[in-house]
Amino acid sequence: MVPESNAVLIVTDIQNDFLPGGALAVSDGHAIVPLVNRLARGFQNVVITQDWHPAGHISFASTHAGRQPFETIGLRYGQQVLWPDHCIQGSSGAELAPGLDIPHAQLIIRKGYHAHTDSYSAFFEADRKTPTGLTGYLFERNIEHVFVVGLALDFCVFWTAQDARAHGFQTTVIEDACRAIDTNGSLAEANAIMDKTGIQRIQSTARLG
Ligand code: VGL
Ligand code: ZN
Repeated sequence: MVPESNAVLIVTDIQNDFLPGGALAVSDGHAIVPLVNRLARGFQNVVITQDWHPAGHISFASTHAGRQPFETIGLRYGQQVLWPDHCIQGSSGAELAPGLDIPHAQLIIRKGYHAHTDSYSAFFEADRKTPTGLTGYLFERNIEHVFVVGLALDFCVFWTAQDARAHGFQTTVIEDACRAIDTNGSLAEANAIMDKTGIQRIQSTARLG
């Protein structure tokens, strides 16, 4: 894979809490780290994202009396899956995985820091309105092609890819550099929507255009 100079790699939420042993472990999540490191070396432009919640965040099941992780509730901005407490600001679980080795990454986008709104996407919070600033950053840097890898494929990778596509970026998810949570059919749904909306799904071994 040889990415163009107007391409960016978005490395999504490769944090301790999403790795085996973490609070919201994505199975096999650790397995992608060497591949992500290798892919990143081919990109001039790399952005890393970090899920970054205050204690008592609205996405935590523990915030809602009588609710369990992986249940869904209706919030003012739509349906919200409830999660175990994870990626609390400043905690070791929120730290980037120690094996992540991307010293040339230029920007770390933190997201999900508003107590009352979740943010899967690196571009917009879950209300689909509140921006993180990433769109402007990429526009100003003349980026045209967004590649997305990381955790979890069916949540933060998927939502990030959707927003990238919606803003006119050519958008590619490198599937073998992702792992999914796959709760209640979430992976099949994400794949179907990506296929319908023109988000490419490729393997890291693919040759680019
Ligand atoms: C994520 C669930 C909750 C993710 C973040 O990174 O995919 N999933 N917070
Ligand atoms: Zn989260």
